Amino acid sequence: MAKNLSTSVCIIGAGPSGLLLSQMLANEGIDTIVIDRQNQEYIEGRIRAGVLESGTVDALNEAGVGGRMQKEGLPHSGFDMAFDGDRFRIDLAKLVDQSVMVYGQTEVTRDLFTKRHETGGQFLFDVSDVTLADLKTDRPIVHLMHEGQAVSIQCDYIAGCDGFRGVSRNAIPADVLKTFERVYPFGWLGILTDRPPVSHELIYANHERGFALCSMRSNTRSRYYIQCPLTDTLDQWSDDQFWDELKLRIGKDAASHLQTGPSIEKSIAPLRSFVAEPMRYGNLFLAGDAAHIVPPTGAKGLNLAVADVRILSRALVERYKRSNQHFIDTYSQTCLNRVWKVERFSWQMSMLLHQFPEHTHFEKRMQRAEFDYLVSSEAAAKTIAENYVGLPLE
Ligand code: RFL
Ligand code: PHB
Repeated sequence: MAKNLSTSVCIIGAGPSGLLLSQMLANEGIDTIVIDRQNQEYIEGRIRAGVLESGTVDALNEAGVGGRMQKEGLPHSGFDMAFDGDRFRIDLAKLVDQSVMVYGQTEVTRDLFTKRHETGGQFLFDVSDVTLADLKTDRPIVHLMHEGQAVSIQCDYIAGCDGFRGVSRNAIPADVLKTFERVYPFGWLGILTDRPPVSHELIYANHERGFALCSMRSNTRSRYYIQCPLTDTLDQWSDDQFWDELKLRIGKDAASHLQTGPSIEKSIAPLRSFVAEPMRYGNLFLAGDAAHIVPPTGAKGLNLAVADVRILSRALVERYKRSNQHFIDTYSQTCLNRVWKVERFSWQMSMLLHQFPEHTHFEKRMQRAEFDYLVSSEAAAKTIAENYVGLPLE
C-alpha cells in the first residue's frame, strides 16, 4: 500500500543546504520533511569543506546551531599565497576588516543534525527512486521508495538540495534549463591526518610541480591537498609519497615545520565549475550544489550553498508569514547574481594557482605577473580579500 505524507516544504537532500533550510524554516514554525538517499552516519562521514565566511558563521548562529563552532572553530584573519617558494600573506583583517572561521563541514553537518533531532525534524533516510511531479501546480508531489514501500509527499514547495548528482535539477524541462560548465584537467588528492598544522594559517601554493594547499580542522588535525592528474588512483599514492610531494611544493621553510603522520582519510576530487539556470521552476527551488559547483580553490562551495539557503528561507518565510510573493519570484535572479561572481573568483583562484598541462611559457609568466601584482598592490590584494571573506548576500 502506498503511503501519503503531507508537509509545507519537502526538502530533497540532507547535506548542509537541506539541513540548514529545514532548521531555519522550523525556527519560523514552517513544517518540512527532509529526505536523503543516504543515512545520517554516511552523510556525517563525508570530509569536505573547511573554511566558513563570516556570513555563513552569522547564518549558523542565527539558526541556533553555532554554539560548538564558536567554541571549537578557529578564526583566521589571513592566509598565505606562495609562488615557487615565495610567500605572501593576504591580511584579511587589515585589508577588509573581516575574518573567516575554520570549522569543518563534517562538524557543521553534525551540529545541524543534532539541532534538527532536538527540534522535531522529520527525516526519511535511505530513500530511492525519487521523482518530482506537478511542479507548476500549487500542490507539487515527491514520489519515492522507502523501506520497500512507495511514499508520496504532497507539499506547497520542493527544495532541491540534493547536490550535483541529485534528481531535482533534471526535473526542470530541458528546454527551460541552461547549464554552463568547465571541467579542469586535474584533481585534488587530499589527506587528513592527526598532526598539528604546518602553519597557524592556510597556505595556497603554486609550484612548478603543481598546486598544494595546507589547511586544518583543528590545532591537532591537518588537511592537505596536492594537484594530481585525473588518471591517478589512490593506490598510486602511499602516505610517504604524498608527504614527499607536498614538501617539494610548499617550499623549504614550510616543509621544515611539516609534521607528517598516517592518513585517516585520503581521496581524489575532480575540479569543476558549473551553473544551472534558472534556480526556480514553478514551485521547485534549487539550492547549493544542485544548482552550481565551484572548484574548491576559493573555499566557496559550502558558503555559496548557505547563501542560497538564506535567500530561499527569507522568500518562504515572507510567503508564509506575510503572503508576500516578491522574494519567491526574485529568488533565482538574486541567487544567480551572486553565484556568478563567486564562480568568477573560484575560477580566478584556480587559474592562478594550478599548473595546466596546456599552458605555454606565456601563461606561466602571466601567473607569475599576477602573483607579483598581488604582492605589490594593496588594491589587488584587497579584491582577493573581499571575495575570500564573502561578498554581501545581494
Ligand atoms: P551535498 O553536500 O552534496 O548534499 C546533497 C545531499 O543530497 C543527497 N541526495 C539525494 N537525496 C535524495 N534523493 C536523491 N536522488 C539524492 N541525490 C543526492 C545526498 O546524499 C546528499 O546528502 O550538497 P549541499 O547540501 O548543497 O552542500 C554543498 C557542499 O557539500 C559542497 O558545496 C562542498 O562540500 C563542496 N566541496 C568543498 N567546498 C569547499 O568550500 N571546500 C572544500 O574543500 C570542498 N571539498 C567539496 C569538497 C565537494 C566534494 N564533492 C561534492 C564530491 C570535496 C568533495 C569531494
Ligand atoms: C579544506 O580545509 O578542506 C579547504 C580549505 C580551503 C580551500 C579548500 C579546502 O580553499
